[in-house]
Amino acid sequence: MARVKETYPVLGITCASCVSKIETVLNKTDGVIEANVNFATEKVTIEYDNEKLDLDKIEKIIKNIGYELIT
Ligand SMILES: [Cu+2]
Repeated sequence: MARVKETYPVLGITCASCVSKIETVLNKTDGVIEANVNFATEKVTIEYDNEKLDLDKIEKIIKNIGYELIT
């Protein structure tokens, strides 16, 4: 297992419930170690196992719930 920790901007965050929605979905995704969304900066910091997950998949998961990850 190889841990990667990265931070990316997310488009579409307008309130605190957006933040918790994104965090909830990411944190229950297999391969995610920890995901945090910063409301003030509109960025997500995600630590994940890059043998189980990659940026493409993360981008799709975020898109599925209505937000856009900028990579
Ligand atoms: Cu919201």
